[in-house]
Amino acid sequence: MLKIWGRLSSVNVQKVVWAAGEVGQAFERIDVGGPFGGLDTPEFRAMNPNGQIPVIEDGAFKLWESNTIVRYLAARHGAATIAEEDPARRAEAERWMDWMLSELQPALAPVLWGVVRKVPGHTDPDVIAKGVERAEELMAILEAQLADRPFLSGERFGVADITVGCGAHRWLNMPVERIERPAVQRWYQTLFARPAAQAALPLPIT
Ligand SMILES: N[C@@H](CCC(=O)N[C@@H](CS)C(=O)NCC(=O)O)C(=O)O
Repeated sequence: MLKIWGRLSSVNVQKVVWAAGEVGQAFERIDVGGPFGGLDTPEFRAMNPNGQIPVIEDGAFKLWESNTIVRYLAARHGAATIAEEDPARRAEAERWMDWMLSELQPALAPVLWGVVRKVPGHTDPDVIAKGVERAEELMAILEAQLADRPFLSGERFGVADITVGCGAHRWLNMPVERIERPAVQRWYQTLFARPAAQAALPLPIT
């Protein structure tokens, strides 16, 4: 059975758990990272020298890096569900995964740490406000993209929706003031109704 290493409060683990559910793969998830620890053992470092989650084991095959894992699950197990064969359509969807990793996640991290996790040394109101401001800029881009299509991946639900959907789940459930974004809200409600999303996205966020 597929093994997923990582605590479910990690947004990167959430992407993988959601993708595994969408492609119909039963899995065992092992809590490591954060309060669970376990990332510095020689056994874990042998799987991921970065000492980070998520990591998967699919039989003898081991893989780290969340977006790569989502792409792997789509390609290996998702032919009938989330895989996109057409190279141009696949690239259009996958760029949102990179956008999530390089733009949205860095904007949301200081807000989560400061407002939700209240991590000592990360509660500077100016830093939090900058994160909120950047997140709003990015949400405006998302709102425009979703105005005339049901999913970020296009007409069909796919990998872009899973990865960016995990970011939207965080943003829309954080105790901060947000600008109203009807298209993002409609999209998020559709996503969150999916059983695989509900299994991956705990509430309240922590
Ligand atoms: N680029 C990596 C980032 C992985 C990462 O930053 N993981 C965090 C959790 S989101 C981690 O391992 N933190 C240490 C911990 O949980 O103890 C990926 O997308 O998989």
